[in-house]
Amino acid sequence: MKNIKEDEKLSILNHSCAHLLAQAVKHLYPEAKFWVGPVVEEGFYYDIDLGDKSITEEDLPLIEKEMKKISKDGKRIVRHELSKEEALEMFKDDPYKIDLISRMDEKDTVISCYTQGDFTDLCRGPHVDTVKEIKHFKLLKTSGAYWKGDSNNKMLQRIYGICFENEEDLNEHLKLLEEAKERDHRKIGKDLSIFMSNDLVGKGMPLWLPNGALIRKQLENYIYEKEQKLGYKHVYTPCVGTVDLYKTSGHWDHYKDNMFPSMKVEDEEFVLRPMNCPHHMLIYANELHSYRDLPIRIGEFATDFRYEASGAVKGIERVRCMCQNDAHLFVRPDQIGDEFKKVVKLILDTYNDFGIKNYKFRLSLRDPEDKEKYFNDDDMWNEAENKLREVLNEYGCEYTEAIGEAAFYGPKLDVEVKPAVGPEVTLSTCQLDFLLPKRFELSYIDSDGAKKTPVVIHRAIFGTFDRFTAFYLEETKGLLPLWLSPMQVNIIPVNNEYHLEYADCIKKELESHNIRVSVDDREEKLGYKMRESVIKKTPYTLILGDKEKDTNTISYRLRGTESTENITIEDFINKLKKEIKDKTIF
Ligand code: TSB
Ligand code: ZN
Repeated sequence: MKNIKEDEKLSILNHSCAHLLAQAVKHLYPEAKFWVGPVVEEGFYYDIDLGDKSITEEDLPLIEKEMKKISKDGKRIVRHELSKEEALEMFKDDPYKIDLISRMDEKDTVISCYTQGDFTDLCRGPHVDTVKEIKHFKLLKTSGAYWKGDSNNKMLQRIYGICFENEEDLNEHLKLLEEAKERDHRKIGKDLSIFMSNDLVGKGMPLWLPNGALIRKQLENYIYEKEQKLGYKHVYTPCVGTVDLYKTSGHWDHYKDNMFPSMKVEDEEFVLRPMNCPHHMLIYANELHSYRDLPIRIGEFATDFRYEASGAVKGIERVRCMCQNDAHLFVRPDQIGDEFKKVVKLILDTYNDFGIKNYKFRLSLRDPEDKEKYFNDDDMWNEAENKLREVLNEYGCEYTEAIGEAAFYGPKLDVEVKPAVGPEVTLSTCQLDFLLPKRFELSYIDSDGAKKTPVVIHRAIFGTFDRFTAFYLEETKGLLPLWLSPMQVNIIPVNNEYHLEYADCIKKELESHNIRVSVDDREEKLGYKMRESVIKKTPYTLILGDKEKDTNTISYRLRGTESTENITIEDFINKLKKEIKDKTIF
Protein backbone atom coordinates (compact mmCIF):
# COMPACT_ATOMS: atom_id res chain seq x y z
CA MET A 1 0.00 0.00 0.00
CA LYS A 2 1.22 3.48 -0.89
CA ASN A 3 2.98 5.41 1.88
CA ILE A 4 1.79 8.95 1.22
CA LYS A 5 4.42 10.55 3.42
CA GLU A 6 7.22 9.08 1.36
CA ASP A 7 5.97 10.62 -1.91
CA GLU A 8 6.59 14.37 -2.02
CA LYS A 9 3.99 15.19 -4.66
CA LEU A 10 1.30 13.10 -3.00
CA SER A 11 2.23 14.56 0.36
CA ILE A 12 1.53 18.08 -0.87
CA LEU A 13 -1.70 17.01 -2.54
CA ASN A 14 -2.91 15.28 0.64
CA HIS A 15 -2.01 18.26 2.73
CA SER A 16 -4.04 20.48 0.41
CA CYS A 17 -6.87 18.00 0.64
CA ALA A 18 -6.81 18.35 4.44
CA HIS A 19 -7.40 22.10 3.95
CA LEU A 20 -10.21 21.37 1.53
CA LEU A 21 -11.77 19.10 4.15
CA ALA A 22 -11.49 21.83 6.77
CA GLN A 23 -13.10 24.37 4.43
CA ALA A 24 -16.00 22.02 3.71
CA VAL A 25 -16.48 21.27 7.42
CA LYS A 26 -16.48 25.02 8.12
CA HIS A 27 -19.23 25.50 5.51
CA LEU A 28 -21.36 22.76 7.02
CA TYR A 29 -20.50 23.37 10.68
CA PRO A 30 -19.71 27.10 11.04
CA GLU A 31 -18.83 26.68 14.73
CA ALA A 32 -15.97 24.26 13.90
CA LYS A 33 -12.49 25.07 15.17
CA PHE A 34 -9.42 23.40 13.77
CA TRP A 35 -6.36 22.03 15.48
CA VAL A 36 -3.85 20.34 13.14
CA GLY A 37 -4.24 18.51 9.84
CA PRO A 38 -1.04 16.64 9.01
CA VAL A 39 -0.12 14.20 6.28
CA VAL A 40 0.44 10.67 7.57
CA GLU A 41 1.51 7.39 6.01
CA GLU A 42 -2.16 6.52 5.30
CA GLY A 43 -3.13 9.92 3.82
CA PHE A 44 -4.14 12.86 5.99
CA TYR A 45 -6.35 13.75 8.90
CA TYR A 46 -7.69 16.87 10.54
CA ASP A 47 -8.46 17.26 14.24
CA ILE A 48 -11.56 19.37 14.70
CA ASP A 49 -13.42 20.82 17.67
CA LEU A 50 -17.13 20.82 16.89
CA GLY A 51 -18.34 21.87 20.32
CA ASP A 52 -21.16 19.56 21.30
CA LYS A 53 -21.77 18.39 17.70
CA SER A 54 -20.30 15.19 16.39
CA ILE A 55 -19.48 13.83 12.96
CA THR A 56 -20.06 10.15 12.29
CA GLU A 57 -19.08 8.07 9.28
CA GLU A 58 -22.57 8.60 7.86
CA ASP A 59 -21.83 12.33 7.62
CA LEU A 60 -18.71 11.83 5.51
CA PRO A 61 -20.46 11.62 2.09
CA LEU A 62 -22.06 15.00 2.71
CA ILE A 63 -18.70 16.54 3.57
CA GLU A 64 -17.18 14.93 0.48
CA LYS A 65 -19.95 16.46 -1.61
CA GLU A 66 -19.16 19.90 -0.25
CA MET A 67 -15.44 19.32 -0.91
CA LYS A 68 -16.22 18.41 -4.54
CA LYS A 69 -18.28 21.59 -4.87
CA ILE A 70 -15.45 23.77 -3.56
CA SER A 71 -12.98 21.96 -5.79
CA LYS A 72 -15.12 22.61 -8.88
CA ASP A 73 -15.27 26.29 -7.98
CA GLY A 74 -11.55 26.21 -8.60
CA LYS A 75 -10.26 28.98 -6.32
CA ARG A 76 -6.53 29.61 -6.18
CA ILE A 77 -4.63 28.71 -3.03
CA VAL A 78 -2.70 31.79 -1.99
CA ARG A 79 0.14 32.03 0.50
CA HIS A 80 0.65 35.03 2.82
CA GLU A 81 3.46 35.57 5.22
CA LEU A 82 2.80 37.49 8.37
CA SER A 83 4.39 38.68 11.58
CA LYS A 84 3.59 36.95 14.84
CA GLU A 85 1.58 39.98 15.89
CA GLU A 86 -0.45 39.92 12.68
CA ALA A 87 -1.00 36.20 13.00
CA LEU A 88 -2.19 36.53 16.60
CA GLU A 89 -4.60 39.27 15.50
CA MET A 90 -5.87 37.32 12.47
CA PHE A 91 -6.66 34.20 14.51
CA LYS A 92 -7.66 35.96 17.73
CA ASP A 93 -10.97 34.07 17.98
CA ASP A 94 -9.37 30.69 17.54
CA PRO A 95 -7.76 29.36 20.75
CA TYR A 96 -6.17 26.44 18.90
CA LYS A 97 -4.34 28.60 16.38
CA ILE A 98 -3.40 31.05 19.14
CA ASP A 99 -1.83 28.12 20.98
CA LEU A 100 0.18 27.20 17.89
CA ILE A 101 1.23 30.75 17.05
CA SER A 102 2.25 31.58 20.64
CA ARG A 103 4.72 28.73 20.57
CA MET A 104 6.30 29.84 17.27
CA ASP A 105 9.63 31.56 17.34
CA GLU A 106 9.65 34.33 14.74
CA LYS A 107 13.43 34.19 14.51
CA ASP A 108 13.57 30.75 12.95
CA THR A 109 10.04 30.24 11.59
CA VAL A 110 8.30 32.17 8.89
CA ILE A 111 4.65 32.37 9.89
CA SER A 112 2.45 31.79 6.89
CA CYS A 113 -1.16 31.11 6.08
CA TYR A 114 -2.96 29.87 3.00
CA THR A 115 -6.24 31.21 1.68
CA GLN A 116 -8.62 29.52 -0.73
CA GLY A 117 -11.86 31.42 -1.33
CA ASP A 118 -13.55 32.06 2.03
CA PHE A 119 -11.18 29.89 4.03
CA THR A 120 -7.79 30.70 5.53
CA ASP A 121 -5.65 28.33 7.55
CA LEU A 122 -2.41 28.79 9.37
CA CYS A 123 0.07 26.57 7.55
CA ARG A 124 3.70 26.11 6.65
CA GLY A 125 2.77 24.73 3.20
CA PRO A 126 3.55 24.01 0.46
CA HIS A 127 0.25 23.45 -1.32
CA VAL A 128 -1.01 22.83 -4.82
CA ASP A 129 -1.90 25.98 -6.81
CA THR A 130 -5.67 25.69 -6.98
CA VAL A 131 -8.36 23.61 -5.28
CA LYS A 132 -9.23 22.32 -8.74
CA GLU A 133 -6.28 19.95 -8.52
CA ILE A 134 -7.79 18.20 -5.51
CA LYS A 135 -10.29 15.91 -7.17
CA HIS A 136 -9.63 12.26 -6.46
CA PHE A 137 -10.12 11.89 -2.74
CA LYS A 138 -12.06 9.86 -0.20
CA LEU A 139 -12.84 10.43 3.45
CA LEU A 140 -12.13 7.18 5.20
CA LYS A 141 -13.16 7.26 8.83
CA THR A 142 -13.63 9.31 11.98
CA SER A 143 -12.27 8.83 15.45
CA GLY A 144 -11.76 10.70 18.69
CA ALA A 145 -8.36 12.22 19.44
CA TYR A 146 -7.36 14.08 22.59
CA TRP A 147 -6.01 17.55 22.02
CA LYS A 148 -2.20 17.20 21.91
CA GLY A 149 -2.64 13.47 22.55
CA ASP A 150 -3.16 14.10 26.28
CA SER A 151 -6.09 12.24 27.85
CA ASN A 152 -6.58 15.13 30.33
CA ASN A 153 -7.44 17.42 27.42
CA LYS A 154 -10.60 17.80 25.40
CA MET A 155 -11.48 15.05 22.93
CA LEU A 156 -11.43 16.41 19.37
CA GLN A 157 -12.86 14.72 16.29
CA ARG A 158 -10.43 13.34 13.79
CA ILE A 159 -11.45 12.83 10.18
CA TYR A 160 -9.15 10.72 8.01
CA GLY A 161 -8.92 10.88 4.25
CA ILE A 162 -6.73 10.15 1.28
CA CYS A 163 -6.13 11.86 -2.05
CA PHE A 164 -4.53 10.77 -5.34
CA GLU A 165 -3.69 12.37 -8.64
CA ASN A 166 -6.13 10.24 -10.61
CA GLU A 167 -9.19 8.06 -10.09
CA GLU A 168 -7.39 4.78 -10.93
CA ASP A 169 -4.80 5.26 -8.19
CA LEU A 170 -7.54 6.14 -5.73
CA ASN A 171 -9.62 3.09 -6.65
CA GLU A 172 -6.60 0.81 -6.50
CA HIS A 173 -5.79 2.13 -3.04
CA LEU A 174 -9.39 1.76 -1.83
CA LYS A 175 -9.36 -1.83 -3.06
CA LEU A 176 -6.20 -2.54 -1.08
CA LEU A 177 -7.77 -0.91 1.98
CA GLU A 178 -10.80 -3.14 1.58
CA GLU A 179 -8.57 -6.22 1.37
CA ALA A 180 -6.66 -5.09 4.46
CA LYS A 181 -9.97 -4.77 6.31
CA GLU A 182 -10.81 -8.35 5.34
CA ARG A 183 -7.42 -9.48 6.60
CA ASP A 184 -7.65 -7.52 9.86
CA HIS A 185 -7.35 -10.02 12.71
CA ARG A 186 -10.21 -8.28 14.51
CA LYS A 187 -12.53 -9.25 11.68
CA ILE A 188 -11.14 -12.78 11.33
CA GLY A 189 -11.15 -13.14 15.12
CA LYS A 190 -14.85 -12.36 15.15
CA ASP A 191 -15.77 -14.45 12.10
CA LEU A 192 -13.95 -17.50 13.44
CA SER A 193 -14.98 -16.98 17.10
CA ILE A 194 -11.40 -16.63 18.29
CA PHE A 195 -11.74 -13.83 20.85
CA MET A 196 -14.21 -11.28 22.14
CA SER A 197 -14.15 -8.17 24.28
CA ASN A 198 -16.55 -6.81 26.81
CA ASP A 199 -16.35 -3.39 28.46
CA LEU A 200 -17.27 -4.99 31.77
CA VAL A 201 -13.92 -6.75 31.70
CA GLY A 202 -12.15 -3.69 30.36
CA LYS A 203 -10.41 -2.10 27.41
CA GLY A 204 -7.52 -4.08 26.00
CA MET A 205 -8.56 -7.17 27.98
CA PRO A 206 -9.89 -9.61 25.37
CA LEU A 207 -11.41 -12.95 26.27
CA TRP A 208 -10.14 -15.97 24.34
CA LEU A 209 -13.01 -18.14 23.11
CA PRO A 210 -12.68 -21.93 22.77
CA ASN A 211 -11.37 -21.69 19.18
CA GLY A 212 -8.77 -19.11 20.19
CA ALA A 213 -7.84 -21.09 23.28
CA LEU A 214 -7.28 -24.14 21.11
CA ILE A 215 -4.91 -22.26 18.80
CA ARG A 216 -3.08 -20.80 21.77
CA LYS A 217 -2.67 -24.22 23.39
CA GLN A 218 -1.12 -25.55 20.17
CA LEU A 219 1.29 -22.60 20.10
CA GLU A 220 2.21 -23.22 23.73
CA ASN A 221 2.80 -26.92 23.12
CA TYR A 222 4.87 -26.18 20.03
CA ILE A 223 7.25 -23.74 21.67
CA TYR A 224 7.34 -25.63 24.99
CA GLU A 225 8.58 -28.73 23.23
CA LYS A 226 11.19 -26.78 21.28
CA GLU A 227 12.42 -24.95 24.38
CA GLN A 228 12.57 -28.14 26.46
CA LYS A 229 14.77 -29.70 23.79
CA LEU A 230 17.04 -26.65 23.95
CA GLY A 231 17.52 -27.04 27.70
CA TYR A 232 15.02 -24.46 28.96
CA LYS A 233 13.47 -25.03 32.40
CA HIS A 234 9.90 -23.77 32.63
CA VAL A 235 8.47 -22.20 35.78
CA TYR A 236 5.25 -20.65 37.08
CA THR A 237 5.36 -17.36 38.99
CA PRO A 238 2.67 -14.93 40.24
CA CYS A 239 1.51 -12.12 37.98
CA VAL A 240 1.98 -9.57 40.74
CA GLY A 241 5.07 -8.42 42.59
CA THR A 242 5.74 -5.84 45.27
CA VAL A 243 6.70 -2.30 44.37
CA ASP A 244 10.04 -3.03 46.07
CA LEU A 245 10.71 -5.82 43.58
CA TYR A 246 10.25 -3.39 40.70
CA LYS A 247 12.28 -0.73 42.50
CA THR A 248 15.12 -3.23 42.76
CA SER A 249 14.85 -4.07 39.07
CA GLY A 250 14.66 -0.41 38.01
CA HIS A 251 11.29 -0.82 36.29
CA TRP A 252 9.71 1.48 38.87
CA ASP A 253 11.99 4.31 37.72
CA HIS A 254 12.10 3.53 34.03
CA TYR A 255 8.85 1.77 33.19
CA LYS A 256 6.31 3.18 35.66
CA ASP A 257 4.29 4.98 32.97
CA ASN A 258 3.53 1.60 31.36
CA MET A 259 2.36 0.01 34.62
CA PHE A 260 -1.02 -0.08 36.33
CA PRO A 261 -1.10 1.81 39.64
CA SER A 262 -0.09 -0.11 42.75
CA MET A 263 -2.46 -1.57 45.33
CA LYS A 264 -1.93 -1.87 49.06
CA VAL A 265 -2.81 -5.07 50.91
CA GLU A 266 -2.01 -5.23 54.63
CA ASP A 267 1.60 -4.08 54.83
CA GLU A 268 2.50 -4.89 51.24
CA GLU A 269 2.20 -2.76 48.12
CA PHE A 270 1.70 -4.74 44.92
CA VAL A 271 1.78 -4.01 41.24
CA LEU A 272 0.44 -6.08 38.39
CA ARG A 273 3.64 -7.09 36.71
CA PRO A 274 4.53 -5.64 33.32
CA MET A 275 7.50 -8.00 32.90
CA ASN A 276 8.69 -11.27 34.38
CA CYS A 277 12.41 -10.63 34.58
CA PRO A 278 12.50 -9.78 38.31
CA HIS A 279 10.73 -13.03 39.24
CA HIS A 280 13.15 -15.04 37.14
CA MET A 281 16.15 -13.21 38.66
CA LEU A 282 14.96 -14.34 42.09
CA ILE A 283 14.63 -17.93 40.87
CA TYR A 284 18.22 -17.80 39.63
CA ALA A 285 19.34 -16.35 42.95
CA ASN A 286 17.59 -19.14 44.85
CA GLU A 287 20.58 -21.46 44.33
CA LEU A 288 24.34 -21.14 44.13
CA HIS A 289 25.69 -21.58 40.62
CA SER A 290 29.03 -22.67 39.24
CA TYR A 291 30.40 -21.59 35.86
CA ARG A 292 29.69 -25.14 34.69
CA ASP A 293 25.90 -24.75 35.29
CA LEU A 294 25.61 -21.86 32.86
CA PRO A 295 23.73 -21.14 30.62
CA ILE A 296 20.64 -21.50 32.81
CA ARG A 297 17.47 -20.89 30.80
CA ILE A 298 14.31 -20.07 32.73
CA GLY A 299 11.16 -20.01 30.63
CA GLU A 300 7.57 -19.13 31.42
CA PHE A 301 4.30 -18.51 29.63
CA ALA A 302 3.73 -15.51 31.81
CA THR A 303 0.78 -13.16 32.13
CA ASP A 304 1.73 -9.49 32.21
CA PHE A 305 -0.22 -6.27 32.48
CA ARG A 306 0.74 -3.07 30.78
CA TYR A 307 -0.97 0.25 30.82
CA GLU A 308 -1.34 0.86 27.10
CA ALA A 309 -3.27 4.02 26.13
CA SER A 310 -6.93 3.21 25.51
CA GLY A 311 -6.62 4.63 21.99
CA ALA A 312 -3.70 2.31 21.26
CA VAL A 313 -5.20 -1.05 22.26
CA LYS A 314 -6.13 -3.14 19.26
CA GLY A 315 -7.78 -6.58 19.16
CA ILE A 316 -5.27 -9.08 20.49
CA GLU A 317 -2.33 -7.31 18.86
CA ARG A 318 -1.91 -4.62 21.50
CA VAL A 319 -3.54 -5.53 24.79
CA ARG A 320 -3.32 -4.55 28.43
CA CYS A 321 -3.25 -8.15 29.65
CA MET A 322 -0.94 -10.42 27.67
CA CYS A 323 0.89 -13.71 27.90
CA GLN A 324 4.56 -13.67 26.97
CA ASN A 325 6.44 -16.64 25.60
CA ASP A 326 9.20 -15.44 27.87
CA ALA A 327 12.59 -16.72 28.95
CA HIS A 328 15.63 -15.33 30.66
CA LEU A 329 18.94 -16.91 29.83
CA PHE A 330 21.69 -16.54 32.42
CA VAL A 331 25.06 -16.80 30.69
CA ARG A 332 28.76 -16.19 31.25
CA PRO A 333 30.16 -13.27 29.21
CA ASP A 334 32.01 -15.75 26.97
CA GLN A 335 28.71 -17.50 26.16
CA ILE A 336 26.81 -14.43 24.93
CA GLY A 337 27.60 -14.90 21.26
CA ASP A 338 26.73 -18.61 21.20
CA GLU A 339 23.55 -18.22 23.18
CA PHE A 340 22.39 -15.23 21.17
CA LYS A 341 23.03 -17.23 18.03
CA LYS A 342 20.86 -20.07 19.36
CA VAL A 343 18.02 -17.62 19.95
CA VAL A 344 18.31 -16.23 16.43
CA LYS A 345 18.25 -19.80 15.11
CA LEU A 346 15.17 -20.60 17.17
CA ILE A 347 13.44 -17.54 15.72
CA LEU A 348 14.42 -18.52 12.16
CA ASP A 349 13.33 -22.17 12.66
CA THR A 350 10.01 -21.14 14.18
CA TYR A 351 9.22 -18.67 11.40
CA ASN A 352 10.13 -21.33 8.88
CA ASP A 353 7.78 -23.87 10.51
CA PHE A 354 4.96 -21.33 10.35
CA GLY A 355 5.81 -20.30 6.79
CA ILE A 356 6.26 -16.69 7.90
CA LYS A 357 8.06 -14.59 5.32
CA ASN A 358 7.01 -11.01 5.91
CA TYR A 359 9.29 -9.79 8.68
CA LYS A 360 12.36 -7.64 9.25
CA PHE A 361 15.13 -7.77 11.83
CA ARG A 362 15.83 -4.55 13.66
CA LEU A 363 18.75 -3.94 15.94
CA SER A 364 17.73 -1.44 18.61
CA LEU A 365 20.60 0.53 20.03
CA ARG A 366 20.87 3.23 22.67
CA ASP A 367 20.96 6.93 21.97
CA PRO A 368 24.34 7.80 23.52
CA GLU A 369 23.02 11.33 24.19
CA ASP A 370 20.09 10.12 26.29
CA LYS A 371 21.71 9.65 29.67
CA GLU A 372 18.38 9.65 31.47
CA LYS A 373 16.79 6.63 29.77
CA TYR A 374 19.91 4.50 29.45
CA PHE A 375 22.26 3.58 32.26
CA ASN A 376 25.56 5.28 31.82
CA ASP A 377 28.30 2.81 30.97
CA ASP A 378 29.59 3.29 27.44
CA ASP A 379 31.93 0.29 27.56
CA MET A 380 29.13 -2.06 28.50
CA TRP A 381 26.84 -0.72 25.80
CA ASN A 382 29.50 -0.85 23.10
CA GLU A 383 30.43 -4.41 24.01
CA ALA A 384 26.82 -5.58 23.98
CA GLU A 385 25.93 -3.82 20.75
CA ASN A 386 28.97 -5.20 18.97
CA LYS A 387 28.19 -8.77 20.10
CA LEU A 388 24.71 -8.55 18.57
CA ARG A 389 26.05 -7.14 15.31
CA GLU A 390 28.67 -9.87 15.10
CA VAL A 391 26.12 -12.69 15.41
CA LEU A 392 23.75 -11.14 12.90
CA ASN A 393 26.55 -10.73 10.39
CA GLU A 394 27.74 -14.28 11.03
CA TYR A 395 24.22 -15.53 10.36
CA GLY A 396 23.88 -13.43 7.25
CA CYS A 397 20.67 -11.81 8.54
CA GLU A 398 19.71 -8.51 7.01
CA TYR A 399 18.86 -5.90 9.62
CA THR A 400 18.38 -2.21 10.17
CA GLU A 401 19.70 -0.26 13.13
CA ALA A 402 17.44 1.94 15.26
CA ILE A 403 19.14 4.45 17.52
CA GLY A 404 17.32 5.23 20.78
CA GLU A 405 15.04 2.18 20.60
CA ALA A 406 16.98 -0.04 23.04
CA ALA A 407 15.47 -1.11 26.38
CA PHE A 408 16.87 0.79 29.36
CA TYR A 409 18.92 -2.25 30.37
CA GLY A 410 20.59 -3.08 27.06
CA PRO A 411 20.46 -3.34 23.26
CA LYS A 412 18.04 -5.69 21.55
CA LEU A 413 17.19 -7.48 18.38
CA ASP A 414 13.53 -7.20 17.40
CA VAL A 415 11.53 -8.79 14.63
CA GLU A 416 9.19 -6.25 13.07
CA VAL A 417 6.01 -7.14 11.23
CA LYS A 418 3.40 -5.07 9.45
CA PRO A 419 -0.21 -5.62 10.51
CA ALA A 420 -3.03 -5.43 7.95
CA VAL A 421 -4.01 -2.08 9.43
CA GLY A 422 -1.76 0.28 11.37
CA PRO A 423 1.94 0.73 12.01
CA GLU A 424 4.61 -1.98 12.36
CA VAL A 425 4.85 -3.92 15.63
CA THR A 426 7.48 -6.07 17.29
CA LEU A 427 6.92 -9.80 17.38
CA SER A 428 10.02 -11.67 18.57
CA THR A 429 12.57 -9.97 20.73
CA CYS A 430 16.00 -10.83 22.10
CA GLN A 431 17.58 -8.41 24.52
CA LEU A 432 21.01 -8.32 26.13
CA ASP A 433 21.13 -7.13 29.70
CA PHE A 434 24.23 -6.28 31.71
CA LEU A 435 22.32 -4.29 34.30
CA LEU A 436 19.59 -6.38 35.92
CA PRO A 437 21.93 -9.16 37.14
CA LYS A 438 23.91 -6.46 38.95
CA ARG A 439 20.84 -4.92 40.51
CA PHE A 440 19.80 -8.32 41.85
CA GLU A 441 23.39 -9.11 42.87
CA LEU A 442 23.34 -12.36 40.90
CA SER A 443 26.50 -14.41 40.80
CA TYR A 444 28.24 -17.64 39.83
CA ILE A 445 31.52 -19.09 40.93
CA ASP A 446 33.96 -19.01 38.03
CA SER A 447 36.66 -21.59 37.26
CA ASP A 448 39.20 -19.54 39.20
CA GLY A 449 36.95 -19.61 42.28
CA ALA A 450 36.03 -15.92 41.92
CA LYS A 451 32.47 -14.69 42.22
CA LYS A 452 31.28 -13.26 38.88
CA THR A 453 28.11 -11.62 37.59
CA PRO A 454 26.22 -13.42 34.81
CA VAL A 455 24.77 -11.65 31.80
CA VAL A 456 21.04 -12.02 31.09
CA ILE A 457 19.39 -12.48 27.72
CA HIS A 458 15.67 -11.70 27.69
CA ARG A 459 13.90 -13.32 24.79
CA ALA A 460 10.39 -14.01 23.56
CA ILE A 461 10.07 -15.97 20.32
CA PHE A 462 6.35 -15.46 19.78
CA GLY A 463 6.55 -12.17 21.65
CA THR A 464 3.20 -12.68 23.28
CA PHE A 465 0.76 -15.40 22.28
CA ASP A 466 -1.71 -12.58 21.85
CA ARG A 467 0.28 -10.58 19.32
CA PHE A 468 1.57 -13.64 17.51
CA THR A 469 -1.95 -15.01 17.03
CA ALA A 470 -3.10 -11.63 15.73
CA PHE A 471 -0.22 -11.50 13.29
CA TYR A 472 -0.57 -15.10 12.15
CA LEU A 473 -4.30 -14.74 11.52
CA GLU A 474 -3.49 -11.82 9.24
CA GLU A 475 -0.51 -13.50 7.59
CA THR A 476 -2.64 -16.55 6.73
CA LYS A 477 -5.91 -14.62 6.23
CA GLY A 478 -7.34 -17.03 8.80
CA LEU A 479 -6.44 -20.05 6.67
CA LEU A 480 -4.54 -21.80 9.42
CA PRO A 481 -2.52 -24.95 8.76
CA LEU A 482 -4.20 -28.19 9.77
CA TRP A 483 -2.33 -28.61 13.07
CA LEU A 484 -3.43 -25.14 14.24
CA SER A 485 -7.02 -25.21 12.99
CA PRO A 486 -9.53 -25.29 15.84
CA MET A 487 -11.77 -27.50 13.70
CA GLN A 488 -9.84 -29.75 11.34
CA VAL A 489 -12.60 -31.71 9.63
CA ASN A 490 -16.23 -30.81 9.03
CA ILE A 491 -18.52 -33.66 8.02
CA ILE A 492 -21.63 -33.00 5.96
CA PRO A 493 -24.05 -35.91 5.59
CA VAL A 494 -25.79 -35.59 2.22
CA ASN A 495 -29.07 -36.56 3.82
CA ASN A 496 -29.45 -36.63 7.60
CA GLU A 497 -32.02 -39.41 7.46
CA TYR A 498 -29.77 -41.85 5.61
CA HIS A 499 -26.22 -40.69 6.26
CA LEU A 500 -26.07 -39.15 9.74
CA GLU A 501 -25.32 -42.44 11.44
CA TYR A 502 -22.41 -43.09 9.08
CA ALA A 503 -21.19 -39.50 9.64
CA ASP A 504 -21.23 -39.99 13.41
CA CYS A 505 -19.35 -43.22 13.01
CA ILE A 506 -16.60 -41.52 10.93
CA LYS A 507 -16.48 -38.70 13.47
CA LYS A 508 -15.82 -41.16 16.29
CA GLU A 509 -13.13 -42.88 14.27
CA LEU A 510 -11.35 -39.59 13.51
CA GLU A 511 -11.67 -38.44 17.11
CA SER A 512 -10.07 -41.64 18.33
CA HIS A 513 -6.99 -40.39 16.44
CA ASN A 514 -7.19 -36.97 18.15
CA ILE A 515 -8.51 -35.21 15.06
CA ARG A 516 -10.90 -32.34 15.75
CA VAL A 517 -14.17 -32.97 13.93
CA SER A 518 -17.64 -31.48 13.66
CA VAL A 519 -20.75 -32.90 11.99
CA ASP A 520 -23.06 -30.40 10.35
CA ASP A 521 -26.41 -32.10 10.96
CA ARG A 522 -28.56 -29.01 10.45
CA GLU A 523 -31.56 -29.42 8.16
CA GLU A 524 -30.03 -27.20 5.47
CA LYS A 525 -29.21 -27.73 1.80
CA LEU A 526 -25.90 -29.40 0.96
CA GLY A 527 -24.68 -26.36 -1.05
CA TYR A 528 -25.41 -24.04 1.86
CA LYS A 529 -23.51 -26.24 4.30
CA MET A 530 -20.57 -26.46 1.88
CA ARG A 531 -20.41 -22.67 1.63
CA GLU A 532 -20.55 -22.37 5.43
CA SER A 533 -17.66 -24.79 5.71
CA VAL A 534 -15.62 -22.56 3.37
CA ILE A 535 -16.50 -19.44 5.38
CA LYS A 536 -15.40 -21.18 8.59
CA LYS A 537 -12.10 -21.97 6.82
CA THR A 538 -12.17 -25.61 7.97
CA PRO A 539 -9.28 -27.39 6.19
CA TYR A 540 -11.19 -30.56 5.24
CA THR A 541 -14.86 -30.95 4.46
CA LEU A 542 -16.19 -34.50 4.16
CA ILE A 543 -19.27 -35.20 2.10
CA LEU A 544 -20.86 -38.50 3.02
CA GLY A 545 -23.68 -39.97 0.94
CA ASP A 546 -24.78 -43.36 -0.41
CA LYS A 547 -21.58 -44.02 -2.35
CA GLU A 548 -19.34 -43.43 0.66
CA LYS A 549 -21.59 -45.37 3.04
CA ASP A 550 -21.85 -48.36 0.71
CA THR A 551 -18.12 -48.54 -0.02
CA ASN A 552 -17.06 -47.62 3.51
CA THR A 553 -15.05 -44.66 2.20
CA ILE A 554 -15.08 -40.91 2.57
CA SER A 555 -15.09 -38.08 0.03
CA TYR A 556 -13.17 -34.99 1.09
CA ARG A 557 -12.64 -31.53 -0.25
CA LEU A 558 -9.52 -29.61 0.74
CA ARG A 559 -10.09 -25.96 1.64
CA GLY A 560 -9.52 -23.73 -1.38
CA THR A 561 -10.10 -26.46 -3.95
CA GLU A 562 -13.17 -27.33 -5.98
CA SER A 563 -12.64 -31.06 -6.45
CA THR A 564 -13.54 -33.94 -4.14
CA GLU A 565 -11.38 -37.02 -3.56
CA ASN A 566 -12.70 -40.40 -2.54
CA ILE A 567 -10.45 -42.53 -0.27
CA THR A 568 -10.66 -45.06 2.56
CA ILE A 569 -10.94 -43.78 6.09
CA GLU A 570 -7.56 -45.35 6.97
CA ASP A 571 -5.82 -43.49 4.15
CA PHE A 572 -7.54 -40.27 5.17
CA ILE A 573 -6.45 -40.65 8.80
CA ASN A 574 -2.87 -41.41 7.80
CA LYS A 575 -2.82 -38.40 5.48
CA LEU A 576 -4.08 -36.07 8.20
CA LYS A 577 -1.77 -37.48 10.85
CA LYS A 578 1.21 -36.88 8.58
CA GLU A 579 0.13 -33.34 7.77
CA ILE A 580 -0.36 -32.60 11.47
CA LYS A 581 3.01 -34.11 12.40
CA ASP A 582 4.83 -32.28 9.59
CA LYS A 583 2.94 -29.06 10.30
CA THR A 584 2.28 -28.86 6.57
CA ILE A 585 1.52 -25.38 5.26
CA PHE A 586 -1.12 -25.34 2.53
C1 TSB B 1 11.38 -10.70 26.53
N1 TSB B 1 11.51 -8.51 29.61
C2 TSB B 1 11.39 -8.78 28.22
C3 TSB B 1 11.16 -10.28 28.00
O1 TSB B 1 12.05 -11.03 28.80
C4 TSB B 1 10.17 -7.99 27.67
O2 TSB B 1 9.18 -7.85 28.35
N2 TSB B 1 10.31 -7.51 26.46
S1 TSB B 1 9.18 -6.64 25.69
O3 TSB B 1 8.80 -5.53 26.49
O4 TSB B 1 9.72 -6.32 24.39
O5 TSB B 1 7.92 -7.55 25.50
C5 TSB B 1 8.04 -8.79 24.87
C6 TSB B 1 7.11 -8.90 23.68
O6 TSB B 1 5.77 -8.71 24.10
C7 TSB B 1 7.30 -7.86 22.59
O7 TSB B 1 8.34 -8.23 21.74
C8 TSB B 1 5.96 -7.88 21.89
O8 TSB B 1 5.93 -8.88 20.90
C9 TSB B 1 4.99 -8.27 23.00
N3 TSB B 1 4.16 -7.14 23.48
C10 TSB B 1 4.62 -6.01 24.07
N4 TSB B 1 3.59 -5.21 24.40
C11 TSB B 1 2.47 -5.85 24.03
C12 TSB B 1 1.07 -5.54 24.10
N5 TSB B 1 0.64 -4.41 24.65
N6 TSB B 1 0.18 -6.43 23.60
C13 TSB B 1 0.60 -7.59 23.06
N7 TSB B 1 1.89 -7.93 22.97
C14 TSB B 1 2.81 -7.09 23.44
ZN1 ZN C 1 12.70 -9.93 30.59
